[in-house]
Amino acid sequence: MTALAAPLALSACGPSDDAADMSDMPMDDDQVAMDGADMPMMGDRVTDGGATKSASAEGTVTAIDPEAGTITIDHGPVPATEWPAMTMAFEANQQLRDDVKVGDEVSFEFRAGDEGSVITSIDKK
Ligand SMILES: [Cu+2]
Repeated sequence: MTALAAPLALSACGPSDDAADMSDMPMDDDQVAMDGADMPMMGDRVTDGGATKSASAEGTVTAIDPEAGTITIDHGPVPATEWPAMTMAFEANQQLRDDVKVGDEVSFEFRAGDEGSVITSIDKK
């Protein structure tokens, strides 16, 4: 019973503090299918095939880690990346980390790619 929730959350968009699990992320390689093969006009659609995605989300800051350079956010669902709601760490530079504190409700934008999830802007609500 107790083991059900955690693996589900972790597999969806990257574990917050265990980079070793990244190897079995199911997302990217399977997506390089032949969908667009006979439709060359779809070149402006960059959401599939392992490209970095930009998305925005809202959530609550639960931790800020200056050494790791991360902000951990309990975020809501993110349709753009097909993530469910979860708590996870995002990379964030010092300026962004200084803008918020634990407990803040925030809206933020980030890039999600093979190298991890990186916050590009963050605002308190
Ligand atoms: Cu997440």
